[in-house]
Amino acid sequence: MDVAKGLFFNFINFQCKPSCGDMYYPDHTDPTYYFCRSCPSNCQTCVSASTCTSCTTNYYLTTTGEYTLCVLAQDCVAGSYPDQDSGECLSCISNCAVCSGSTGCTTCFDGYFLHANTCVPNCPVSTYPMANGTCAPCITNCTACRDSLTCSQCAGGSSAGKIWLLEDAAACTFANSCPDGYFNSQQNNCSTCPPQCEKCNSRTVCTTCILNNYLNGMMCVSKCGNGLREDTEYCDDGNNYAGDGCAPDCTVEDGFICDQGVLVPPATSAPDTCRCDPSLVIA
Ligand SMILES: [Ca+2]
Ligand SMILES: [Ca+2]
Repeated sequence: MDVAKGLFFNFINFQCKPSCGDMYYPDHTDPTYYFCRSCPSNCQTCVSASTCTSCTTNYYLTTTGEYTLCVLAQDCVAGSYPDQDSGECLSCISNCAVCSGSTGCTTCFDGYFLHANTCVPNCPVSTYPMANGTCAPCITNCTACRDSLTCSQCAGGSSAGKIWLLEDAAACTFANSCPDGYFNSQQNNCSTCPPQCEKCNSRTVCTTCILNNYLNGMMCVSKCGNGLREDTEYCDDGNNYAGDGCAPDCTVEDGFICDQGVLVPPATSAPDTCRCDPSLVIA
């Protein structure tokens, strides 16, 4: 091959030129010859068979090991995104696997969670890791939780009062003491009182009862259903069943009326114990 020194021979069009132009790179590794060789696929310009320096339309430069090649946008390697301005696949933020730009991370690599546009190894205080790999906020005033409904630790509170963790309501309440229906079980935890308790000292000792209940020993018992017509009760047939004329809330059911102390028509289940006449009140 007789090639004039300083001119590059292009095998494709069989021409000798002072430069190879786009899509070719000059090969002068053999000092005897000057060749133009093809760039890797979709390279606009390159300097070797493994290094593109710009890409054709819709392709982006990406570097893997010793190769810098041109790929489609969707083929930018994990942890990078196609940047229109530079024509390159640029790196996402640290530990981010999928991003739409230098700050728009949407998915982190395994072992990391997305929080406030960063990828962190652990979700920070007052947040919890969701199945989709992002950190979501706990309920208000909660510092440690495993989901959006429950809390395992409330914020410590301030000089204005404590933050209380309510056992079943899964809420951190700002107050000086546990609210009605709860007792201070440990630290700033409020546990639930027994049923119908307004206030209690423990799970087994009520001190006051909610409306329409009374203290029987250490527990609260509903007044409705005790067979005595009291307070706001329209009737009390000694049970908490419906359909027998006196409803579980001690109101007269539809289809019945009170007449001379008995329900009309007669209640079938407990006709003798229904008390719906004020004159029969035994409170
Ligand atoms: Ca009663
Ligand atoms: Ca009844």
